Amino acid sequence: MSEIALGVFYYAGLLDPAAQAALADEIARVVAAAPLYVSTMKKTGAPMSVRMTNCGALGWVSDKERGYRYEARHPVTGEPWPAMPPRLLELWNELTRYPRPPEACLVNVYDEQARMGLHQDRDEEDLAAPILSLSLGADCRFRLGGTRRGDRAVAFPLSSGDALVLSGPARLRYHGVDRILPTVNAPLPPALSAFGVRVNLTLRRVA
Ligand SMILES: O=C(O)CCC(=O)C(=O)O
Ligand SMILES: [Mn+2]
Repeated sequence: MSEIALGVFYYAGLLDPAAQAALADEIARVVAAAPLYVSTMKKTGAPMSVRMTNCGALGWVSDKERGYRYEARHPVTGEPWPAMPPRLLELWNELTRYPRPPEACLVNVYDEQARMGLHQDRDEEDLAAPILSLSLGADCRFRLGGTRRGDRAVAFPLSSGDALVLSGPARLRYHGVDRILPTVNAPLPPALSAFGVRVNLTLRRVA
């Protein structure tokens, strides 16, 4: 682990290939129960290039009408989200040491063209809780800015098995995914490879 900036903890290769495959199996079960959907931006209504789903008590959803928010049910099927796999709760406890469990795990699925614009995660009431991000599959170029949009940003690759925690003074730092890189340290395990090339799991405490 290295604290690459105040409150930004980077765990390169935290999950070995067997752990990545086991997690991919769990996430494939989540996707089977809660199909991937396309969210739209709140201002423009433009579709996001990333497809998503969630597990846990709450899920992050967005549409033009009602904007970014958390909901207890899938926006298309109307079903409650699948439970968060215990392994994710363990990782949350190990890596964040936060006394309360995460309520939402957003599953972002990228194809080669997908990206995510620079943004803050601020749809949660509990901004004291860290954010935990886990990556599987293709490498991406991750961008990390400051707490104001115009602040200088750094960019670095995230690879399969990497974890990143944004906590404390870094909780509201802008971040995004510039692009999927042609380098692949480990392809998505077969359980998920039909859906895209990279999967990111973002665990958050909401309330
Ligand atoms: O895919 C990533 O690495 C970042 C995802 C993210 O920032 C988000 O879902 O809010
Ligand atoms: Mn984010």
